[in-house]
Amino acid sequence: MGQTGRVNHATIAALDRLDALRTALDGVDLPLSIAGADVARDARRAAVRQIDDYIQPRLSNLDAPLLAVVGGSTGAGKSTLVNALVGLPVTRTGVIRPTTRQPILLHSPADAAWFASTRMLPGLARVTGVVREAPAHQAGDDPDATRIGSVVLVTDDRVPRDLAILDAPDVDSIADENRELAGQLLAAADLWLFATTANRYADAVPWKLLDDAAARDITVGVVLNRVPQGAESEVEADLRTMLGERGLGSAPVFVVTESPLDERGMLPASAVAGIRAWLTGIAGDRAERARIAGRTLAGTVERLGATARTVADARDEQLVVARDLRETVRTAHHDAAERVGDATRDGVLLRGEVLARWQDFVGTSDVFRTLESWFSRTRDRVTAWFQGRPAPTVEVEHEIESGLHAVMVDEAGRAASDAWSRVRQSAVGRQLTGGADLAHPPADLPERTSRLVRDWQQALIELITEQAAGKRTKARVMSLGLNVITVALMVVVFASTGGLTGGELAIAGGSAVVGQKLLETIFGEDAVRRLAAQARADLEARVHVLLLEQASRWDPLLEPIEAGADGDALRDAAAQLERAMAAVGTPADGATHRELLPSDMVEGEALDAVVTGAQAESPIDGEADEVHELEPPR
Ligand SMILES: Nc1nc2c(ncn2[C@@H]2O[C@H](COP(=O)(O)OP(=O)(O)O)[C@@H](O)[C@H]2O)c(=O)[nH]1
Ligand SMILES: [Mg+2]
Repeated sequence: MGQTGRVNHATIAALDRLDALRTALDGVDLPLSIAGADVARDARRAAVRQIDDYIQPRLSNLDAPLLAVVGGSTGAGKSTLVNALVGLPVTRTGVIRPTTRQPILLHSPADAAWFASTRMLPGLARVTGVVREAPAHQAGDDPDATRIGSVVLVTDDRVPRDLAILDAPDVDSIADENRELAGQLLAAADLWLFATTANRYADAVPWKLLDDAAARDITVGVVLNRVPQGAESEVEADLRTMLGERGLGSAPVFVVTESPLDERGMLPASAVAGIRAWLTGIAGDRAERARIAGRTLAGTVERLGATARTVADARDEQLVVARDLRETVRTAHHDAAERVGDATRDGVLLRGEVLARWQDFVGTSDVFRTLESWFSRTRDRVTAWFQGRPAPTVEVEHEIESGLHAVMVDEAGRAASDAWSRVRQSAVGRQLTGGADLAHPPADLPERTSRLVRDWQQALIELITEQAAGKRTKARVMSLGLNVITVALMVVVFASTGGLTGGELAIAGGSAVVGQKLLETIFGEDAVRRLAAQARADLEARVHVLLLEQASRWDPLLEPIEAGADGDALRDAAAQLERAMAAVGTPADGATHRELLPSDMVEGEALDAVVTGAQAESPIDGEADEVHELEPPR
């Protein structure tokens, strides 16, 4: 019992790579509903399932029995065919076809351990079927009950050893879960027996599946059922032409001439003799079995690589779209920051009566004849001003502050609504923003903006203080008051373009000139130029920070999409698997393979060595609901 042979390191390496690819596929984030995402998500899900159902177990057990899956459209005669192949009415057939039915897997007693284990198709629980001669319609027993997620195992020694036959649900079933299950089973097959009829063989649905078979290089036997007597060669020729066009020219075609069913609903054994001979031939030929298993495995892994690359492209698409959306949001906020910049340049903010008064008060152009005398007079006036009427400096300061504040709040609001509406122009943007509330700026925006203005003014005071290190300058600053100087600097900042001052100054009315002169008197022309430039740069930086902070409210939506690996991780994993598989070779290459894991069952071992899934069921103590009752012949 068991087989001898060296541990196949190449296979272990390939299994490792397969696991890595599975992890990579499983972990791919495709949350955005963009074109192709649905297809990629489905392909990913099917690929992961196929790894679990078929590739992994087959690669680990190249000598395990083959699984022939009988697939085809509703009424193609699949069940009738399976019954005829084993000479036993194991599967119900009839006009009233249940739309939901468990697939039935028929295997030789010698293969019981393998199929009862959930090594292959691990997601499907095993229900052990028994053939009952008595009617199965007992009270409360619904023979058509849906038991999706399980497969009925029927052991019969008429089934050839090393080749099990599975009657799959209709590939065109109106029930989604049945169609899905049919696809899952076909994806787990080593070979297909594809059933169609003389009337229906040109239908589109089955051909889509046959294309998949061709792409995977899977061995397919095509059964052309219910062919009217005399029409055999004509229909067969037509079908062969179609198969040839689809790259399935080498598939054997079995023509089953229409014949009456017996009283048990059975086709005569002679009708399926050719199919039976083909299957038995494969089953009895170890090399042929290995060739078929290896070919299907290789084709399937190749297809898996292609799928991985498709999913990788879809992943990259997601990243591109997420980055586009982020850029849209960023641009809306960046533009708003720029607009704040524009609105605080060229004197736009320096309007209104208060500024006019500031200008009147602080001076007119004719006071500049001698700077020193102007300065002393100015200081006197300013001092008087502070002591007398409501302080215009404070008013000016407030005016500028509230103007600046309003501009920023306005623009931040516009940034929020711009970002929102631009993102929501696309379906994917609408999907992304579904439950979010980002159309408006945050409630604390006014407060943050006030803080920004205060902080900026504080920074101006620090700038001025630094600049006023010299004794004389300090004295002048102190005599006028930091407030007056600060306001003058703000006026200059908002009047000038890009920190240009003096002769290059874009003057926003006299107030700027006055502020300018005042500051130049104290600090000198160069210093004022520098001060103004620094003050403006500082303000712009703060405005950008404020707006980008606001843009970061989108992070919780975008970061989860951006965070995952890009498509290259998948492409790498696929390429590594392909390299590892090339080293494995196939049984057809004459390599020696053995079952790798000690827990794998070996022919002849007791059933208790069999691993069954958590949800696997067994017919314990005759519990009726755990036994799939096979309908007796009618
Ligand atoms: N007379 C006749 N009836 C058939 C033949 N094959 C299938 N049927 C009937 O066609 C219907 C559908 O067959 P079934 O095996 O259930 O198809 P499935 O849906 O592919 O499993 C049933 O009523 C069968 O009895 C055949 O070769 N001859
Ligand atoms: Mg059927």
